[in-house]
Amino acid sequence: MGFKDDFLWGGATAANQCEGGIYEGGRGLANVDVCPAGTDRSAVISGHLPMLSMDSSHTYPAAEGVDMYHHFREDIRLFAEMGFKVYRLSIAWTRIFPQGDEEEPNENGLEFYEEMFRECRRYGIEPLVTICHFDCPIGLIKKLGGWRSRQMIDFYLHLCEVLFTRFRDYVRYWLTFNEINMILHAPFMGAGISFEEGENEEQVKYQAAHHELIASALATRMAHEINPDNRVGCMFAAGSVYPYSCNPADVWEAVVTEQENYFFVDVQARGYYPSYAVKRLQKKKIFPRMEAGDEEILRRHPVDFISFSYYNSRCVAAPDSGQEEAAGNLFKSVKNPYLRFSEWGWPIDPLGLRITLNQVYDRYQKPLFIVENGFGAADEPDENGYVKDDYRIDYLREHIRAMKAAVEEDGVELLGYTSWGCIDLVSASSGEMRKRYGYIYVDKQDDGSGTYARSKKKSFYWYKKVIETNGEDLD
Ligand code: BGP
Repeated sequence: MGFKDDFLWGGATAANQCEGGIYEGGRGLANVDVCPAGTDRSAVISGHLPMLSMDSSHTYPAAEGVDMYHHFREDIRLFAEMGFKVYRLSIAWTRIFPQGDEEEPNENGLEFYEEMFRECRRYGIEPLVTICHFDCPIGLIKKLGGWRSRQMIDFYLHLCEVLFTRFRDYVRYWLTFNEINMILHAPFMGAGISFEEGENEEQVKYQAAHHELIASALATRMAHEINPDNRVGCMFAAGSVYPYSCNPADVWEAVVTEQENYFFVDVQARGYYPSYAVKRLQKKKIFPRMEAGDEEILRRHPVDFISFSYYNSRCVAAPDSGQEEAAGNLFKSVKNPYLRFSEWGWPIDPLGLRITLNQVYDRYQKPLFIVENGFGAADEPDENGYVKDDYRIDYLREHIRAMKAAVEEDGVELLGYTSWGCIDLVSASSGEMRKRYGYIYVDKQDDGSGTYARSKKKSFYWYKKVIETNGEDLD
């Protein structure tokens, strides 16, 4: 019983939130680099405040991240010390193609990731690679307007071809796009899209999403052709949607919100646009333009497994019900009176993870992978620099327990678990360093100060034991 012996325990990061070194090794600039910290961040990431370069009135935390660019050997050694079986990382697109449309890849960038993969393999750690964790080269945003253009597919596939070929001996697990549904909520951060005055934003977003869905299917085909052992997954921001009450109007709102969230995965896992999406997009006259052959591409190349992030469940009520709103991973939600909340207002709902695992597995009957889950908190090191993050341990313990129940008692097929931000990194939604997720503390502060020194938190030792006992000892 319990987790299978080959269950993949580990942690996850994204290049733009931890690497830094954005001017090193010939790297080009990307959308994710120019999302500032502070009050303008949300207007920029939602595509309503155009920002294509850095200016002196903002700060840009991704420029330094936690300097993993120079610390990756130390970091991977620490992951190995915790016993990681897998490390989820992403590729900074602009390290490989600085402008996005070069013929030849940047050798320096390829060598950087090759070194990282070598380090992982040295410790028997399986790399799980997100091809695109929100990055879009500024060069392609200027030329094409990001994913609103269909031409993005070719540039993305060029990147994939280089990665699949060059890293054939190192990588088997690939994710095509991080949180593909985020395009609806943070279109600049997720897909390089800024809006023009008066345009139909929903239409632009769904058209861009169609391009990503085609790109994802073609990347899946290519990955299988280049190495039949490759396993390709989609990735979405999950979290079951609860109705605020048993009033059928609330229940219906939950059904519709859930469908919106599953839409992209329905396409990636089943190979076709679900009927509810066809009807609703047609009714709003925003059904994406398709080219001949698109339907067949989607149908023939579904993903091998389904991965997702889970931070919290959501709760919705019928429109105009007057319920108070809660925060949570860039999604709007009604405040669930049965849950506790993090300092950033995100609900804490471990049972929601079991519910989500069951719902996703019921829906697709494909292997699942939890590739993000964790607790963002403002850690305070004591006088010895030690962080006693019992609150984080509590959150993770309860979520792992729920995941275990889904596997053991409900029979969900789960490949692995990579908790988010296994080492402290910059927050995606707020741009803060203060919101930390790691087992490893990094001395880097929001005012830019800090030595980048790494130290082990209490959760480091706890997670090591969890992995050692294959999830049996959670105390
Ligand atoms: C997801 C992203 C991650 C990550 C995480 C935590 O949406 O895939 O990049 O950052 O959320 O969110 P935050 O950093 O906003 O706390």
